[in-house]
Amino acid sequence: MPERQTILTTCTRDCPDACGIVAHVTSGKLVGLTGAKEHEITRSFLCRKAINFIRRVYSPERVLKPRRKVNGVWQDLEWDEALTLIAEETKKNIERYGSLSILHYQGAGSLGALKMLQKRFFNLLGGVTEAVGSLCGGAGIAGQTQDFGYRTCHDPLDLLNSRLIIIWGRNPSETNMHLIPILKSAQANGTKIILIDPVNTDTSSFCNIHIKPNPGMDGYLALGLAKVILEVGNVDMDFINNCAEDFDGYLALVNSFDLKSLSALSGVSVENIQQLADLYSKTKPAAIICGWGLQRYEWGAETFRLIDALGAITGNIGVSGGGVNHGRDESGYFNESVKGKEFAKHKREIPKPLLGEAIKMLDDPPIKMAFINGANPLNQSPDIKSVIEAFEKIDFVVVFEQFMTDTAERADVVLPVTTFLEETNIVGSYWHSFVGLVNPAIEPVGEVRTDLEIYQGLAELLGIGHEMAGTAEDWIRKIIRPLNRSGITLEALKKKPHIRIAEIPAVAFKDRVFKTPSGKFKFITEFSAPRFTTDDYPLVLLSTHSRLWLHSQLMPEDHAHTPVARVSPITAKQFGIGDGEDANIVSPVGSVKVVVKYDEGIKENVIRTEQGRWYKYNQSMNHLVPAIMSRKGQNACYYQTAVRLEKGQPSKER
Ligand SMILES: Nc1nc2c(c(=O)[nH]1)N[C@H]1C(S)=C(S)[C@@H](COP(=O)(O)OP(=O)(O)OC[C@H]3O[C@@H](n4cnc5c(=O)[nH]c(N)nc54)[C@H](O)[C@@H]3O)O[C@H]1N2
Ligand SMILES: Nc1nc2c(c(=O)[nH]1)N[C@H]1C(S)=C(S)[C@@H](COP(=O)(O)OP(=O)(O)OC[C@H]3O[C@@H](n4cnc5c(=O)[nH]c(N)nc54)[C@H](O)[C@@H]3O)O[C@H]1N2
Ligand SMILES: [Mo]
Repeated sequence: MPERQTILTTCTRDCPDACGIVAHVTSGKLVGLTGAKEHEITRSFLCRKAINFIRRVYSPERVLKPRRKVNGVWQDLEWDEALTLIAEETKKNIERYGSLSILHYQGAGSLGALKMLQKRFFNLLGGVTEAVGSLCGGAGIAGQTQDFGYRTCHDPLDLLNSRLIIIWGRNPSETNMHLIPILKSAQANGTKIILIDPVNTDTSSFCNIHIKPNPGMDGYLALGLAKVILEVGNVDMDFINNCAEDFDGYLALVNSFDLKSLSALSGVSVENIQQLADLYSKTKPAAIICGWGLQRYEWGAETFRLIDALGAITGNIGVSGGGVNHGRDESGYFNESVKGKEFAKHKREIPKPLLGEAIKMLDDPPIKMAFINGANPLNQSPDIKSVIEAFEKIDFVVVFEQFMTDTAERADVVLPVTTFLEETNIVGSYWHSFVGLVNPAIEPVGEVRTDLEIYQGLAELLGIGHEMAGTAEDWIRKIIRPLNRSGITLEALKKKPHIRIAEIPAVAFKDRVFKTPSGKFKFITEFSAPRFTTDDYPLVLLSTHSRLWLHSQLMPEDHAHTPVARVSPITAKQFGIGDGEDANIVSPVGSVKVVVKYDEGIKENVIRTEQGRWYKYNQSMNHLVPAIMSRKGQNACYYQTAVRLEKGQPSKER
């Protein structure tokens, strides 16, 4: 009889849900992944990308042994050889050029908290050049931090108390699936759900109202809503007078526009603005759920602030069923002192959104060596071409990976790492308030090691081993120490791997005291986001997140077909392109071939494609995205991509 086991664990992949997972193992081999029914929020089902994850674990394409590129050819290495080689290079570069000549780039491959220890290693080296900023939610976080003092959100289940819910620039049916049963149960109780998104998505299929603004112009829509609400006088003067500051400046900003021009800028009719303003200000309590899509623009932080202001004037802040919700910091309640900041004598930072140019500009010292963990910057950075050029100048690149991604292909050494199903870890969520223990379901496949084990091996060779030593469990104990007072210990998690952090309130800012310097909510007072399309590039490219995969975590075999671009028939015809025909999307920085599919539900002059496909197959949309950084929050502005369509040659591979 084969030995059958089930292991309760938690997904560490970069997604709000941080799901409870049951791993089914037969004779040491993973045979299935199902949702853990004991997890109160993620309950008993999983998304497609989680169910399909076994394919990644056992893929024949997976890297299972260290490898080194010699004269352009990959050769296998033993672990000892690989670690010795990297340790020698590290020492050499520190001696010759100083520790700042080393770049560390950490991405969103795994949200497991033990990944923080990589920072400890580089701090122990004396401090290196670190890629900072955000490819993700940095702009929204910066905006909410200005208004509230920090970004936090209501408990997902508090939405059951909302009478109206606005989903703004977010696509939870595809990117945050466990929100859907909550939304549907609120809707079954009479709650209206409104979606604000320029395109049709799985989410739009069940919303009561769908408003389609011009991409990047939602700030003007929010100003239009405020204008109507303030004029009618449906406002919470108590909140404005006692709990907020800069209201006069905000009022002046609102008054500096007329409704007609706000309608023209936002692409939403005056009637729709009036109708939405009426609904939002009269149906109480009302929650807004903002997405990441909404803030991938230069003015993304300010857009969030204008939406926060709507919550503030209507009295929806600090009340159950209300709030302007985006997310929370998934590791904010962990003991981040394990990063060992005190060890670093030097510090230099470069912004991820401008990676290529930033690396090229560095001298004194230039970047000589790079370590990449849990990231695919040669695919996921804006303006990839410039990042590739920059990496070509780096003498020695080490990539910790599972697959030969665009980044791994350009490395000197690739070190094979575990998936979350092969390691012990701990993870929080950037949406709900549970922590989850990550239990290994299987033995590591091949010779893969955890990031921690690899850094511990390197630390030994570099004479800092004692500072990195300890088992995964030892480090978890240190990391969760601040949670011990609410009964969350390793022992408790071993009995029950998913525990709610009791101190996190269900309703954010209930006391209406904020963490801003004044303790008050801060109104935004300036906004002037310009149009970014031009006569030559009149369309906006939205390269959004796919339901089927996470970021760039596709497999080579997923690239068999040319990517699909959804376009309104009216727009496509203007470029002379028929349904199902090939075309090139062209931006000022690149060109990518696509198949155009007519989509009646998409706003005119907008193209929707999916992000993550690989550059080596000429399918990465980041080849088209210019390197622009948000005004606040150092965020990449993926959706601020002005393009045009050009009729393409019929593709041979289809
Ligand atoms: N399956 C899957 N799930 C994921 C991920 C994944 O890659 N795959 N990624 C995870 C991560 S890291 C993140 S950050 C989240 C992202 O989660 P989401 O925010 O849901 O993702 P996006 O696809 O960026 O954008 C959501 C929607 O915003 C819309 N949008 C774009 N621009 C604008 C605008 O200017 N105004 C308005 N109103 N709407 C706009 C897009 O059309 C899109 O439908 O998802 C997480 N979950
Ligand atoms: N055009 C466009 N581009 C985008 C976006 C968009 O909307 N449009 N969204 C952006 C967003 S929101 C995000 S968050 C970024 C994400 O961008 P990245 O942070 O670069 O994320 P991934 O592309 O998932 O690459 C992570 C890599 O880590 C590897 N990995 C997984 N687990 C581990 C581990 O435990 N250790 C190590 N060492 N490696 C591991 C995976 O195999 C994968 O190749 O992409 C951004 N890129
Ligand atoms: Mo993200």
